[in-house]
Amino acid sequence: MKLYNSIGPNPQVVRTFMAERGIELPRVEIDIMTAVNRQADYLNVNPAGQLPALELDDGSLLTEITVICEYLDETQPGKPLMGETPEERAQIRRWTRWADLNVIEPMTNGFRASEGLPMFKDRMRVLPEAADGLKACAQDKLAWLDGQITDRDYLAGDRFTLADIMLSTFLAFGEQVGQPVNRELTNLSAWFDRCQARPSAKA
Ligand SMILES: N[C@@H](CCC(=O)N[C@@H](CS)C(=O)NCC(=O)O)C(=O)O
Repeated sequence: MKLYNSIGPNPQVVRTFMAERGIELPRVEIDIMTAVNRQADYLNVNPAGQLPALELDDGSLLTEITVICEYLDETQPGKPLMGETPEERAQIRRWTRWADLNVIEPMTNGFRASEGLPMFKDRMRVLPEAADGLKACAQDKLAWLDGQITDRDYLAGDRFTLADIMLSTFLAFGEQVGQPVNRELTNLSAWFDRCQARPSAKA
């Protein structure tokens, strides 16, 4: 297998997941700042033109970070991060999807439509007029989450899982691009610091 990697929160999720699982793979570095990912050589690898991508030994390609992480979890030896029973897996998928739809999508679309506009305006449709609203949507959902995680250390229960990696990695990205964690949300804030203190956060 081979991992196509770059800067940015999506590849960071996969690298953090791999670090937690003790998985090492050969990497090919792609420069997204100069849009190498939008040129023919990389589009021949991944027609969607984004990072990361995982090339399997049979030459087939996996994209989408949740899919890549689940595939690695199922195929690599060691203790799974995606749960050990159907119920555990369902809870982890529940919170992973919640984070993706409710926080990560509006946060990143808000970024692309404002601070990220110079980089993204010629790559995809971006909506500058919606930027503030998208960022506010993400913050609303984080405020709701703060009231939900009063009884547990991690999003899906007492174990650190893909749901935590997903959300904490993107909140760390948000801190760098003008969407910082609201420190008045004390449960969220403690959870975020707990996740970021893990060595895998810097993988
Ligand atoms: N839905 C994709 C999102 C991938 C994505 O947006 N990757 C970013 C890096 S964090 C990227 O390639 N940005 C450069 C670009 O879109 O040109 C996934 O789950 O992997």
